[in-house]
Amino acid sequence: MSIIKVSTTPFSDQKPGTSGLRKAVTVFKKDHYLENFVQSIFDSLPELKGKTLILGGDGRYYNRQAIQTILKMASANGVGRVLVGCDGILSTPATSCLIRGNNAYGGIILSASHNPGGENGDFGIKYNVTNGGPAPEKVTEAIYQRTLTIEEYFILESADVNLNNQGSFKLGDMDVEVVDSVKPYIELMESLFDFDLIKKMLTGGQFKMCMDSLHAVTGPYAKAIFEQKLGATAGTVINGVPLEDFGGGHPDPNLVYAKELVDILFGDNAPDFGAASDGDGDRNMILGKHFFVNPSDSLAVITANAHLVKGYKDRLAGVARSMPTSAAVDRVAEKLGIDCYETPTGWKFFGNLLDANKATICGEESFGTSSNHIREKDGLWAVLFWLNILAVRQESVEQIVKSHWQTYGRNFYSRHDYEEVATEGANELVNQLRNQFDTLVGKTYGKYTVKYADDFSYTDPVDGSISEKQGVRIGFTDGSRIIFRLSGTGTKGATVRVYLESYEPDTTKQNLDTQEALGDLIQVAEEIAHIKKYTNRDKPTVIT
Ligand code: VG1
Ligand code: CO
Repeated sequence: MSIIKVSTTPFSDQKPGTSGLRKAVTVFKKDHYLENFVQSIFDSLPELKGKTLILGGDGRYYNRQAIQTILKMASANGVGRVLVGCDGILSTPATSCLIRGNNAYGGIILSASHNPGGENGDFGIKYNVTNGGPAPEKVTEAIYQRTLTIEEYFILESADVNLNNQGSFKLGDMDVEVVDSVKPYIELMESLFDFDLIKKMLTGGQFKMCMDSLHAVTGPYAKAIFEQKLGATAGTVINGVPLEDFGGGHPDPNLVYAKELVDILFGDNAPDFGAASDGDGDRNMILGKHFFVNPSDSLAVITANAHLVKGYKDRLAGVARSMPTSAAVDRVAEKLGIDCYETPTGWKFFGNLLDANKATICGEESFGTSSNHIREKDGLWAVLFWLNILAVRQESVEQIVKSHWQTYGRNFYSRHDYEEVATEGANELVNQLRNQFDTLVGKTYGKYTVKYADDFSYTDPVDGSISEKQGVRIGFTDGSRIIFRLSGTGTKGATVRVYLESYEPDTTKQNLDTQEALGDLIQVAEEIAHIKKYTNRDKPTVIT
């Protein structure tokens, strides 16, 4: 086996977004495209030689081929050892768990998360650092700069390796271990949650649940945890076989793309609890019988009930949420007397807070929640957290959320996405909002008066790094907010996200329909931003 040096030329479009580099499969399949990016990762890690990396992906189309290439390049670049998930499968949280559990130097995750897969779908790659979390901006920026100047990459000339069974072998000078993708993750979950109590609930004959893995990576994890470990009836996990194209669907756990589950939970004979996760297993949607739990509320309920759960019964160090996430959790933090941090969108911004023990639980409105047990968001963790709370409290999901609102007030919250709109219009939408900043403050729209209008900027309290222009915020004197952001994960055109939030302390008004309760604010958003004009759409693609 010999190492070959291949000459290449840079691609100009390899800048990582909110969560790694995501492109259509057809782009990734261009000659040298994947190799350039992987070599740029390796070139940006000066201490890599002899170290251990974790490697795996969500099983989408091109996962296996990419893993073969990356293994051969890792060997040629002097990596000491790679632990790769059996069949090339690792969920994002399981990768984070393995990086930490094996003191690895870092990990490479192959996923485009919730973006569709298959030959005509998307592929993605992201690098995670030693703490198990997504590379911070200074690392992704270094990788990007390298992609702009790269002239060669290194790869081992060798036959493909067999990833179908666990075992160890050499690839050139590098050790490869094909490891159990599921077991270490389950052990971590068992250390945090009361599996006996949850099992009692799931096998007691009263309580029924349904878990939709959307033909993505959590299938094997969910079956092992819910059906095998916790005794839920066979068939509890639906769409549990990972498919290269996710069965043609969007593996995005929301009310639109997880329609099969939503129909089950809102139908006759609905089970008591439903959950779904995304392509790479880091997101979750929680449903009760005929009841949707908004992810911002889920974060608040988890925080308020953390003392009931084994792994979190001691005082929480603090909580953190992304800026567009509703302030429901802020109210819980206030009551608990702990700090609440507000970060830009993207899990990488929680890493420092978790490492410095400033936050224990973190969450995003985009169906992502997790804690300091790893450094990624964790879909099944959130599902188990809810099951543990339900098993302790013996109340329904709806009762738990409604009593939460009674205690803390309700933050009505919704996100309107305009997907795949023209990039030019989307940029103009944001720019004309920026031009209005000075004139907006003090203006009144019905019952709403603008208190501030600005670009959100974040200074990391641990390392002082500054991230600017992280979303346009328009705040009103009563605490309501409208936020506009352009997605950093899409691959076609632009996606405009509009986040709407208003606070309702009056318990008699908390049961309104969300879109109704936010109706006036939705109109104000249109009035200020002219969304229809700039997106050329008369309604959002997805409302959550
Ligand atoms: C979206 C979400 C963000 C999340 C990111 C990655 O980013 O809004 O909260 O962290 O996806 O999640 P954007 O830039 O499209 O709004 V995942 O599950 O795709 O790794
Ligand atoms: Co994801």
